[in-house]
Amino acid sequence: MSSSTDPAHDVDAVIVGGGFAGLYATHRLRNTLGLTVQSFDAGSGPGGTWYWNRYPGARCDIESIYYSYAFDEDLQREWRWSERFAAQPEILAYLNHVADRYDLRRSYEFDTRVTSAVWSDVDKLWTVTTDTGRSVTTRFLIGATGGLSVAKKDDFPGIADFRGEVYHTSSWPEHVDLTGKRVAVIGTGSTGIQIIPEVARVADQLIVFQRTPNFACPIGNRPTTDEEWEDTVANYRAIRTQSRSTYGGLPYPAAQPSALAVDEKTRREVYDRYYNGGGFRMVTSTFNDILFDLQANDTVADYIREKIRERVNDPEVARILTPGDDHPYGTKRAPFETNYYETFNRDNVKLVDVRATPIETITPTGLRTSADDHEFDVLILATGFDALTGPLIALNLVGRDGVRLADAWADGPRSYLGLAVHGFPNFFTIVGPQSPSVLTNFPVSIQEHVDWVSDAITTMRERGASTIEAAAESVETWTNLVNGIAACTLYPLAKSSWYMGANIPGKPRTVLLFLAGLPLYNAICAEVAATDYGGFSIDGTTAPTPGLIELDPAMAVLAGGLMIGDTGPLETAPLEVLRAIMGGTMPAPDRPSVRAVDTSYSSRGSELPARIFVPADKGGDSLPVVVFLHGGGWIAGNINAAAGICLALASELGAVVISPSYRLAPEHPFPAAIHDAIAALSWAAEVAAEHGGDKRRLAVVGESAGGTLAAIAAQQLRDAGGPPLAAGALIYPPIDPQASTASRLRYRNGPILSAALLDRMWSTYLGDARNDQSSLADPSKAKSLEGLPPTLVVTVELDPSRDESEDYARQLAHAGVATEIVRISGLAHGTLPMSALVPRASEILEAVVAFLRAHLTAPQPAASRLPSQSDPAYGITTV
Ligand code: NA7
Repeated sequence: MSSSTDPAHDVDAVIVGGGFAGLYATHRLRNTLGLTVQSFDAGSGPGGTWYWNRYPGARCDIESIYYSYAFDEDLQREWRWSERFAAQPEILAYLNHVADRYDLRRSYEFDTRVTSAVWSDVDKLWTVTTDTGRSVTTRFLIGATGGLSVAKKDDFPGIADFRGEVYHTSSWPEHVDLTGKRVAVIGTGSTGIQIIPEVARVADQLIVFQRTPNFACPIGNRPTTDEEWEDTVANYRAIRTQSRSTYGGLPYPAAQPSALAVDEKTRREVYDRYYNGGGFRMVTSTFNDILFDLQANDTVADYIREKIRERVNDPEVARILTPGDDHPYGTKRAPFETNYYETFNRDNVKLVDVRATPIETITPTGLRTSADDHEFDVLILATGFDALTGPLIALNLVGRDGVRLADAWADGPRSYLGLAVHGFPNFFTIVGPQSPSVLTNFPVSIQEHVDWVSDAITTMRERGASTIEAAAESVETWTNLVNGIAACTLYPLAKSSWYMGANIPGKPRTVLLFLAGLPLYNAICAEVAATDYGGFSIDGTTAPTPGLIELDPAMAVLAGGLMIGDTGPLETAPLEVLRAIMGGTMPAPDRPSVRAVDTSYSSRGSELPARIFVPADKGGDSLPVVVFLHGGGWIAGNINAAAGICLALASELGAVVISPSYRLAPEHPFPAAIHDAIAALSWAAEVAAEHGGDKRRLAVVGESAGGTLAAIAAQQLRDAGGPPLAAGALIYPPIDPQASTASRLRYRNGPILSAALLDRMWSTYLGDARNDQSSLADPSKAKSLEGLPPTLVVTVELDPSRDESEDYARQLAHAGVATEIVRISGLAHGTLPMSALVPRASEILEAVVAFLRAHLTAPQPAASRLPSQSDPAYGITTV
């Protein structure tokens, strides 16, 4: 890649690490891109984590057929996994096979640890040095260091004087024989839980020192059958595609919405299905709210607690092994086991609770707690890792202006996408902190990351660019998003989870992972690449960050959740699926003070359902009347889905709210819906008084497609001479089927509403393209906008239809209509019905209530005033 303007450098890329990430990065950059590559690993061969963690019982908790590379069909067909969950030797053999198959060893220096890397802003190069004294200059530096490659250092007092053997599980030597020995294990995380049953089988005596009990479920390992294997090979492509559509990159079934929405029997059936051998399905395929709602989490936590008590004979031992409220299930890495709890029923195994009686010192012959002395010959430390940030900080990186990564991350990781760090140009982290990383099936997310980096490098080569660097603002935005998402979950409640950096004394306690799932994360990364690497600065020029990164965190959780599953993009989803999604009811707070009456109205010979919401305590006065037209793109949505909004509106505003259904396309194409909306408004004026409403204070409110209908209906009533409207509120209404605004382009991929879905809705509704020009379809095509009632237009920032809505509001204002625009940041189209999940969606309703309150308090004629550019009613208010 050197060119005449390039300062000489030894290689194009240095890759640190020889595990799943480093091997694939070496293959991709060298064999596919044709770069010169130098790779390093401190081990004597390939394998990374699977090279070092050779302790007895080391096994992957993800099925091998999923936990493997997908980049080469031949590779995945030719390597037959012998067990459902492969043990460490088999995974190590697989990675050696990969190294040989793609001739990767010649790019590696093994037994070599990178000890520092220093950036030169003059040459735009990294100089990488190693513990063998080698120094290599490179354009790109790839940190494929693994999340769990730096062991937690425990300074147990007295350990230097211990006369027996000491092993940390993460650097387990070959040929350790524990047969007949007295062994102690400190630590009951995933590693301790795997090694303890194995040691108990061969040791004379085993003492387990447990600080925090864990929620472990049986892994259910067994040999793979030929039939299973053939089935897998035949379906690998579908399996890999499905993997990418799930939260953690695993082709597991989707979860049910809520553990609290089903009865005890159903819940138990779901947990029974996954407890034994379901692996991470226990976390991701049971109920969606177990990681968000403590009460929901309690149901699974109690279930596992009960299983522990069933499996352990001695009630006192069972009590010590049963987790309390130290962490909700799944917020610390969920461990899986084989005979773990039964191990404590053995005569040669003893459990010591070092939370109750803390370790005081290691003695020459064992260990002393505050209560007792314990003797043993071998001490096994299964005490964990300085996860995710530790391995990168250990590289001793010095970036631009001499800034050390250790200092830049002193308060926790600060990256862009978990891929790049401001001040450290041309440095990429594979499955780094602030990406979904260890919450995913690593081979899947590693491939996504390496491919993304490889594409970025290709783009740079095509442009002849020298540097790519995360902009400071992008890092700030990303860090806020990652932290904001975490705050919507239960993860921060775990007291000592390494997901939060909380297992290492002195390490900043902050979330290390992007928690809104792989599909949203991958969509964000793709969007960054598609927007000319938005948020990155290439040779000093920074492209704007894509809108997805500005999502409100709760909105991100919701958008991420909607992307999970095999429905595919909403624009291509079958109509029934769209109707199920948009017609589903969301939980709504109880509003006992509002009474709902089911009724009907007639429109052009059809009798259509409607619901009327009446505040019970109306204080003797007749109330304002609001007709609410639901959203759903004229093809979906219904009055049940709108009930929560109508209840809130009735209660907050103190108004009679009338919610009419209207006929949907394609069964009833344009102009059926608008005819119904007009009929509904006329009917509402007629029946208002029966429900305590004052028809002189009649307003129309519509959400999304309902907003479009509301705008047109207001024009039609004006032209027909009534009934008069006192106000209107249009919530993110699409206006122009043919709009080609900046927001249509910027948010063409959503979130939630994409430009393609919007097009599909318009065309399903309008049918004949000539209808696009009709003022019964597009309210901006009306001959005149004068004389319309005061109108509020609420828009949300991340919406392809945002600009056309605001343009329509400006047109209204020019026509002398008292108009107000409120734009709400960070939210996406369609959020209003989901207020229960996205708290900030309540800002939409607040804006509507405030506006209507101001215009409906007393009977008033339609206002008509022409705002000037400086009039606040004319400008855009962003809240
Ligand atoms: P973990 O999950 O961090 O577990 C470490 C265990 O060691 C955990 O039970 C700790 O108790 C315990 N520990 C750590 N330090 C001490 C001291 N000083 N005294 C007593 N007990 C201690 O690491 P693992 O290796 O099990 O798993 C790491 C990942 O590897 C795993 O999740 C897989 O992804 C593979 P604590 O909970 O902090 O009270």
